[in-house]
Formats: sequence, C-alpha cells, structure tokens
Amino acid sequence: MSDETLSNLLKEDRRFEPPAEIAEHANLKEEAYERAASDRDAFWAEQAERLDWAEKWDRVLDWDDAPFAKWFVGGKLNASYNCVDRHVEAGRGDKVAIHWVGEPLDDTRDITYAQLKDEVSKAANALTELGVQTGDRVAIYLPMIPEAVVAMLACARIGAPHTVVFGGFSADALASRLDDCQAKVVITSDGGYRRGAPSALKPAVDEARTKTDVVEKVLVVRRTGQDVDWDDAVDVWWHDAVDNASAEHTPEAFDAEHPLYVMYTSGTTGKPKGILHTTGGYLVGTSYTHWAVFDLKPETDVYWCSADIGWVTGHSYMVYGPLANGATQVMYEGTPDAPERGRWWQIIQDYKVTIFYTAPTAIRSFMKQGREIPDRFDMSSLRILGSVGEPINPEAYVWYRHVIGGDRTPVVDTWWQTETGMIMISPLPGVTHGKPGSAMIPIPGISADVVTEEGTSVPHGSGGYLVLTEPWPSMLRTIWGDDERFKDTYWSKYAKEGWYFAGDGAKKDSDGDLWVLGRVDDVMNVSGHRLSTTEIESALVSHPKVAEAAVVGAKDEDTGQAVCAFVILREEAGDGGEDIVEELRNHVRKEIGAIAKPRQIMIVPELPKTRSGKIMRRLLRDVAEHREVGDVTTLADSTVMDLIKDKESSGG
Ligand code: 6R9
Repeated sequence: MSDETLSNLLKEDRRFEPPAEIAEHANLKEEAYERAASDRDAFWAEQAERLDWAEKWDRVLDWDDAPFAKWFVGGKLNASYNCVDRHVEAGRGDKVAIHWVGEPLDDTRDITYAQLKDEVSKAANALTELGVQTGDRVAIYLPMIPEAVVAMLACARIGAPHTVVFGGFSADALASRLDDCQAKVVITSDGGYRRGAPSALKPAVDEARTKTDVVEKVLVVRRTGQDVDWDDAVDVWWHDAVDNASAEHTPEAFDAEHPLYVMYTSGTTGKPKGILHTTGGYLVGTSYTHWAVFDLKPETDVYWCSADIGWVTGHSYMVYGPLANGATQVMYEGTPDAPERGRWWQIIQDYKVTIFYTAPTAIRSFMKQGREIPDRFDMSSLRILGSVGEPINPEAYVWYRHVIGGDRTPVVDTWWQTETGMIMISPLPGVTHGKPGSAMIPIPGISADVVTEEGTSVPHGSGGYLVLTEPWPSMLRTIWGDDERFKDTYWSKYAKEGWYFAGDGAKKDSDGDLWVLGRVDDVMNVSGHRLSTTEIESALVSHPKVAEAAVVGAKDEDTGQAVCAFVILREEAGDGGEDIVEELRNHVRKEIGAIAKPRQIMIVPELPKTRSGKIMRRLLRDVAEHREVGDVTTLADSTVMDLIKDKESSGG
C-alpha cells in the first residue's frame, strides 16, 4: 500500500471515548484481554459456563487433527433447551423473547419465553411426526416471521441440522442448496410481506422440487393467505401439523460437536460453500460475544438486529446469541421504507430499543434520504449501536453515531464472517474508544494479525492479509461434504503457520488498531501501488454531494489497473451540476492523492448489491472494462445493471 493512501487513513483522527455510565457497568473490562491471552482454554471454559450442559466437557479444545477442531470434547447439551427452556425454568417464562413486528401496520405479536417453549416443542414433535430424525437436514425458506425462529430451534431441539435459505433466493439457488445438503424437509410459507405487498415463496419451492428429488415433505406456514398450488403427497400445512401437536417435548442432549446448521455462502467459484457449524462451541461463541460486544443487560435492554434470518448475522445475533442470553428483542418482517421511510425509527421509538445492530449499506441509504426523517422520532432509548457486513466508512460511522445515536452511543464496528460464526474484531463499548472506520482489535479470546504474503507480521502503519492465528469455539468445522475445499480455501495459504486465512485485506494503523479494507479481490493495483476500493469509496462519500460510491479497478494499458468509480448523488444535490465529475475526481485527489484520482466516474441511480447488501464489484468491473455483464442472479434487484448500462451508453 502506498504511503499516500496510508497517511490519508491516518488523517481520520476523530475519537469517541466510552460513555462513563457504560464504562462503569461494562460486562467486560480491560483486564479480560490479558486474562484471555494468558490462559486461553481457561477463558473459553469460563465462557462455556454461561450455558447449561447436560454433561460437562473433559477437554476444552482438541486441535490434534488441525484444521479440524473439536471444542468442549465429551460435553453434551441441547441448543434449543439453552435458548428457551432454561429461561422458563429459571422463572423468566413471562419475559418477552420476541416483539415481532409485521410489515403491515398493527400486525404485531409479543412472544414470551414460555410461549416460545411451547411453540418450539410443538414444532419439534411435528417434525418428528413428519419423519425427521436426528442428523437429517431440514431446509427453512421463510420470511421474517416468528415461525422462522421456531423452526430453527425445533430443528436444533431434535438434532436435525437446518439450512436456512434466504427468502430472496431463486428456485435454482434453493434447489442447489437442497441438493447439496440433501434436505429431506423444507419449511416455507405461502408468502410474506415486502414493500407493502404480499410476495410469494411457495412457488419457488414447488419449482425447486422439479429440479431435485431429495425433498420428501414441505411444511407450509400460512402468512399472507394467497393461493398456493398443493401436492397432497408432499405438502402439509403448519397450522395442521404444528398447532395440533403436543407442547410437551423432552430435548435430548447432543454431543458438543453435533452439527447445528449449514449456511451457504458464496465463494470465489460458482458453487456456494456450505459452512458447517456445530453445537457447543458455536453457542458458547455467540452467547459470549452477544453479551460482551453489545454489553447486554438482559433485564433492561431491548435489542434489535435488522439482519435477515437467511444470513449468518440473523443466525448468530437474532436467534442463538440473544436467545441463549435470555434477551428481549425486536424482529421486523419488512423493508425500512414500508409504509414510509421512517419505519425503522418508528419501531425503535415504539419498543424503546436500546441496542441496534445493522449494516453500513443501510446507514448510507438513510444518509442519502437526509436526517429529517430520523429526526422526527424519539430514539433516546438507544445506548449502543452496531455495524456489520462491510467496512463502515468514517462519514457513515459519524452520521450513525450523531443522527441515530444522538452522540451518546458507542458504535461497535464488528468484523466477522459466516465462517467465524461470531464477532472476532470489534471495540468493546465500555472499554475501547471509537475510531470511525476501524474495527479496532480482536475481542478477548481471539488472536488476529495482519501479515505479508510470506507470513510476516506487518509493522504498524502497513497493510497486508488478515489472518486468525488461534482457533476459536465457533469456527466453521468444514465445508459440508468437502473437507478438501475447506483446507484449500482457509488453511493452505498459511499452512506452515497453521493460520486461518480470512480473505480480507487489512491494515494496522500507528496505534496497532485494525482497519479491514475488504476482500482481497477488492484490492487494486494502480501503477504498482496497492489501493483499497473501500478507501477511495470512503473519500468519495465524504464529499457533501455523494450518497454512495463503489469503486473497481479496471484493466488499463498504462497503469495495470485504473480506478473507476460509480457514484450515487444525494437527493438534495440534484444532478450535481455540470462539472460534478471533475469536482469529484479532484476531491479524491485532495483526500488521498493523485494516484487514487479516478480515471472515470459514472453518476448512477443505483448500485448492484447482493441480498445481503454487498456491492457486486465484479459486475461493475464488467461495465468499466466494456464487457458483457456477467451473471446477475444473486443481485437483490437484477434490473439495476440495466439502469447502469443505460447510463454508460448515454455517456453518463
Ligand atoms: C457477518 C458477515 C464476511 C465478509 C468479511 C468482510 C466483510 C464483515 C465487516 C466486514 C469490514 C466489518 N465484513 N464485517 N468488513 N468491517 N465490520 O458479514 O458475514 O456475509 O460471511 O461476510 O464481510 O469482507 O470477510 P459474511
């Protein structure tokens, strides 16, 4: 990385101290870092004590067959019991587990832990009745309705690993996942509400069943009441099977390494990777981090994670972490703009949400709409804000803290992955000062480093590859059915050192704090200088007229790669004026340096994003290099590329 780019990042010198109130009562204090590092096994054993074990483990970690880990060897537990029953047994059955908010106004349900226990027990009985046995895989293809949580916990209760497929995925994507993990049962619904209208789900399951014959039964929740095709031999209504089942169900204790779920995530090749998580270590990792990073006070906090259940964030920080901790949380079915743009802030006001966890892409879209919208609501209940999914640019961080958090709230920028299962690098809200744009340092118990291609730790002020240097409880155990790909993808680059290669580029600043710069394939090389796409995007977004920016490196005869930027202007900036492109090019030059000045800037109405909000730079690179645009099937909105191409051909 060039000195120029580094010094630009280091110019970000705003700092936010932890509020005294949060610091004083913080769940984890400074000393935890030292304690965890001095005896790692003892630290994780201490964290494991937050769960109820039917049988205690005799060994914390078995790493003899690395990289195949076994955590809490010999221990037995039931994840569903830990998320539900034990809270009821402890006298907290009347506590609300989920304030569920449907997208149609006034369509809400409050579900207590006692009710959740009954629902999960019934669903577990119903699944058993449908022929699901311990070890069988069950796919879940549902909108954000309570039955999605119930279904996951019911699977966990009977030891049937679930694979949740995001409701926005196509029939093809669903079929390939069903096939890959040989799912015997699919749990779906007629449809769900999105942007004010019912959208169908079951037809995709019907179509997927024409492409694979692994599915024996489809359990269908009635959510919207829309018409569905029905196959009597396969389809079963949830309200028939579950509502009539017994609410008595004794959870069996499973081995700590019993598979809990498979979550598919995209890799560098076309075939998605089925990331396998197991029971004991995963639950220890998610409950510990949910408690430590969000400083959870289960008695008083109202927590809300806006992620969809179809992503790992929904698994770790909507289902397993919060419920294992006995938290009260909000779950929202719809989009942020239904029926109008203030919906999220309305929910925070209505439920007095205290901890809010969302993604930078959402924050930037709210910035674009302007602060007038959130300013209409009372969000003084908020005390901690979280960010996840991609690097948060300093402008978005400061806006989030200032406009949403009223300048009271620490922002925890949490770095982790589907593969890590839990948050790995993040500030602790009562300990770490906030540095906009930096995820700071690994949380207590976790070891990470930034290293060169050859595996040497980089000095402060330099960049390289992010690696995790010690195993952790919620690490992926393998890629479903493909141990070789697991070893190749994550453990071969630094095989000698035994490190996990995260696939992200990062830098250490002069304090040794970490800045995750994005996937290594998002790193450009311009005239021999390594430039981060994120960093240039961040510079663009710091311009008052810019709402969002995506940067790619396009092949260039002279410089190897050249910087090409796609920019969405803020609404109040109108068309930006005649010289907007030159103005922005010069702005980047001023912020970062001449080397980063974009060769080309296109003003566009939208950016191509996956359904989890990640910008698909691959497609933008196609445009920048004047190629036919590649596969758009994983885009949230596949028409976006047409809008961008129109712009390009009109010289926009
Ligand atoms: C949880 C989740 C993982 C990739 C990861 C990185 C990016 C996530 C980030 C971040 C910078 C953060 N990422 N959090 N980059 N700062 N706080 O998002 O999992 O969907 O598997 O994505 O997301 O590139 O490698 P997943």
